[in-house]
Amino acid sequence: QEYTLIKIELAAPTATAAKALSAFDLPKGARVFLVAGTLRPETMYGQTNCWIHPDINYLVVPTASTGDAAAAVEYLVCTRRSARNMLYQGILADSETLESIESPARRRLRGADLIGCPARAPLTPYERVYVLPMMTIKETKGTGVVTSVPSDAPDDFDLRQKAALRDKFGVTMDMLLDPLPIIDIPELGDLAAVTLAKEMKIQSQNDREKLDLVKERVYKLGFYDGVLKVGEFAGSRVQDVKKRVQQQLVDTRQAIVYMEPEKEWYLDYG
Ligand code: ZZB
Repeated sequence: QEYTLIKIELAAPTATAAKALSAFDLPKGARVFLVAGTLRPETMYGQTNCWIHPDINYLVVPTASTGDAAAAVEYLVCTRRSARNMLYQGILADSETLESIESPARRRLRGADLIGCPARAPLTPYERVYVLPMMTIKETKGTGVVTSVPSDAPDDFDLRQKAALRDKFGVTMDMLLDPLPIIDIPELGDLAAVTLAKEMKIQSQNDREKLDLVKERVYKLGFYDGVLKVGEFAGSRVQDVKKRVQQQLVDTRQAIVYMEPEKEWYLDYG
């Protein structure tokens, strides 16, 4: 499985995040990116926030230096499992990454510590997107960081509706940005996931079966019938430009191609 890792740069850590990050002894001025694994790079025009799991322990690991002066070492926030995979794929610096993978718990960053941080994501018109909690993130998939595109992915319900949940995590309404219409699907319009979720009366991230149905339809129809409405490829069909959007993000160093190994592999090696 090939994922595109979208680099979402931490803009200004909250006091909690800054304190947690200080355990990693990053060099002054180090740039820190949350890397979100996606199968849909063409939807990055519609990003509204970045999801992390509050209870996952993330690592902060340095990218491999390429010898290219323009490409300074950067730091990536991701799960330990994905750091190990990235290490094998030459994305990360060897010795330092190995050290973080092996190091004690004090060098882990709890997802909860990052909630509320403003960040900069590529292609979206929102200058700031916020790091928000999502309980359905799996530690065993991608990087454990997910980017949110509510127009085309049905998974942002609970925070909007439940004040108690917002309070629990210190999330405020101004961190919840509106979905952006970015892909037109003839059968469904340009906010396909929102429309279908309403049609199916989905109330919560726990409506798993309904959510999976919506996801499947949006994936299929988006790919075969979707036409981009915004950006450089506006007017083009998703299936014709998906790869080009990915390539452009990679060429401009705003994304990284990452391969996910087979399930059995990571279960064995943790
Ligand atoms: C942005 C995006 C925009 C996504 C969209 C989907 C859609 P899948 O589909 O199950 O194979 N994802 C990535 N990592 C995780 C994780 N650790 N836990 C939970 N969810 C994760 O998985 C791929 C998608 O699941 C990824 O693509 C990511 O969300 C999320 F418009 O990134 B996606 C209809 C879906 N549309």
